[in-house]
Amino acid sequence: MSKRRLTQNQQRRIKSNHHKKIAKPELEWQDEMLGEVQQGIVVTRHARHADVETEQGEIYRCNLRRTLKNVVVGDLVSWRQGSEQLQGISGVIEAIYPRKNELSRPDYYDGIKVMAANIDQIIIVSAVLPTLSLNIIDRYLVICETANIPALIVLNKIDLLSEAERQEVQKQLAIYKNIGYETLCLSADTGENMDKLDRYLSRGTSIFVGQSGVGKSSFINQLLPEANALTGAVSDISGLGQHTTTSSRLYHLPQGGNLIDSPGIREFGLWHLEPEQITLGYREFQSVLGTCKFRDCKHKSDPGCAVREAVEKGEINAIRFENYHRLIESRDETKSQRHFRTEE
Ligand SMILES: Nc1nc2c(ncn2[C@@H]2O[C@H](COP(=O)(O)OP(=O)(O)O)[C@@H](O)[C@H]2O)c(=O)[nH]1
Ligand SMILES: [Mg+2]
Ligand SMILES: [Zn+2]
Repeated sequence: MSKRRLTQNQQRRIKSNHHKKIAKPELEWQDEMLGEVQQGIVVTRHARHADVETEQGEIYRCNLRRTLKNVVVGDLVSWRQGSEQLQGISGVIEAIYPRKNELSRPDYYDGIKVMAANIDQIIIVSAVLPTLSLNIIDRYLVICETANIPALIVLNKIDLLSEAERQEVQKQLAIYKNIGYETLCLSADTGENMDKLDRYLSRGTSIFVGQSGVGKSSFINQLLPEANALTGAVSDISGLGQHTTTSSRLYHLPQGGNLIDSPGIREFGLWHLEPEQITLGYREFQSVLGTCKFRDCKHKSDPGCAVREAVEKGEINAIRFENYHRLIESRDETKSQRHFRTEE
């Protein structure tokens, strides 16, 4: 590196690259060394490489063309196999197909970081212990709506409930059923309704999200015993005594369907959306939003607010409406603190 002063950007990049260990010399494939263009899906994303699975189920570790921006798990890519393996690398990813959706989280350096792409279903895991938080469910739903990914709301640990308590939580979940979300009560402990979860999981590619302690690891341990073995093999402490982040990975479930998993995806911070996105994230508001008297209606005490009127008429659930304003307010607070709050 030359002696001239580093720009702030460069310093920042060096800082963020610091934990990525020693940079190996970049491996360059000569064009004549590469075979035909093939399609594949990214099943694991490492710091500098990605594992691509072919339609035949073979997995190849690939470099990324330098011009590519962020390649993530779930990406459909075109790639070319090298005539021989070089330093354990079998080929190169040349392009990413357009994504049907992407799941993102706030990132200190980049603002927003995409974690996974082409997801068919986000499974929002909640639990009756410590408490069932509709507010948290609503926050995840806003993320699902914004990313345009279908959601399934799962309520875990129902083995801890009496019959009366079960009826109570059913009432709370009915709020979501009434606005078209699918819900499922189950117990990872007793196995109650776990077969129903299996059926949901067999539909395309799913991701579990939810707060710490709700039972996500318990589900994953049951679904993918071999994934644990793998996680165990990726040691937390590298040979250099530095922490490595466990890579995101796409697993094929034995009963059909795929599961994308990594601790970072399970419990990502609930990022702070634009107020308009939060409003659009409440799907049942949509039918009345356009009829508020004022275009810049805050849906609070504004005269002629159609949303509030719908709440008063019982057409929109009052708890959802309250959570909506809490979400908007917590966003404003976070903005004024000028940093991202992680809620894990
Ligand atoms: N009673 C009960 N406890 C559960 C159930 N599922 C998970 N747990 C417990 O809840 C705690 C947190 O579970 P874990 O899977 O680590 O949650 P995670 O933080 O979301 O990954 C653990 O002590 C589990 O044994 C369940 O269905 N019933
Ligand atoms: Mg866990
Ligand atoms: Zn309004």
